[in-house]
Amino acid sequence: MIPIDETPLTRDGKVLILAYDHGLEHGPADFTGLPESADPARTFEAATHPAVTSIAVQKGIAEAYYPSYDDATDLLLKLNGTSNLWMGEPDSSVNCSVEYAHDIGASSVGFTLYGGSNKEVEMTEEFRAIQEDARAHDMPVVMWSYPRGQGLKNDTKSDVIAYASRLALELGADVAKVKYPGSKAGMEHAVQMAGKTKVVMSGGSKTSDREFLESVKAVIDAGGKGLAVGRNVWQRENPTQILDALEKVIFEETTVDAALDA
Ligand code: FBP
Repeated sequence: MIPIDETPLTRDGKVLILAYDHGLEHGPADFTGLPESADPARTFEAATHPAVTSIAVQKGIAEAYYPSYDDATDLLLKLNGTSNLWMGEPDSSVNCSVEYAHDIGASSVGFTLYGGSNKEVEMTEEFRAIQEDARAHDMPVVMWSYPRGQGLKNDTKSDVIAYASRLALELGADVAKVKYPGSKAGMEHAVQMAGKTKVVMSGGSKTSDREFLESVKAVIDAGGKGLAVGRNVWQRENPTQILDALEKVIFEETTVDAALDA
């Protein structure tokens, strides 16, 4: 098994995944504020920024666009995903195998687990197969660890996020992508529960530069290893500008003021 810090998913032990699977997960609604953001090539261009360690997309986008960017970006193939049209208990269909992801050039894979959903058992069994296949191909595994479902009233509560990061460690993920629990203390708890699994924050819906960067800074100060972000980058008119600031906060560990002043 190649140590994760020797794979392209990380830079200096940190992670900045640019997620672009929203066309499946949320649908065209996410692109209406900035119609050019519907073009996957625009986000692949953004992913050539040196701050971005990997771009996370579904199989169809990878097949159609990654060949034009394979020398300038690193591919994380998101193996499962469901549309917003689905109205059942949180679940996610497996849309790509590890072998196929490997064959089309991915260096790592991603999988959503909805702990607490009525589908948790089936999803965890799917994860087992994927995690073992990924190990066989020396590909790091990122878990989108999102507890949700009938029984969960508040899926960003600190205890819930700490459980999410622990699930990732217990089940063998290299990186746990979790929602921001609202405070540095909450993130510290999640980091502590994750052990050797790296914890990264899930970007969330678009906010102001300062609010967004303050939450990223809190994650880094809490021992988190970075970010997996979508809308807060590609819904902006200038993705490069926010990526420059993220590079400072995550990799250079500057203050938010210093990142915004640069
Ligand atoms: P954002 O930074 O835009 O929140 O993207 C992260 C992500 O996990 C995407 O990979 C995914 O499409 C989306 O959020 C799912 O969000 P949710 O299930 O909370 O609607």
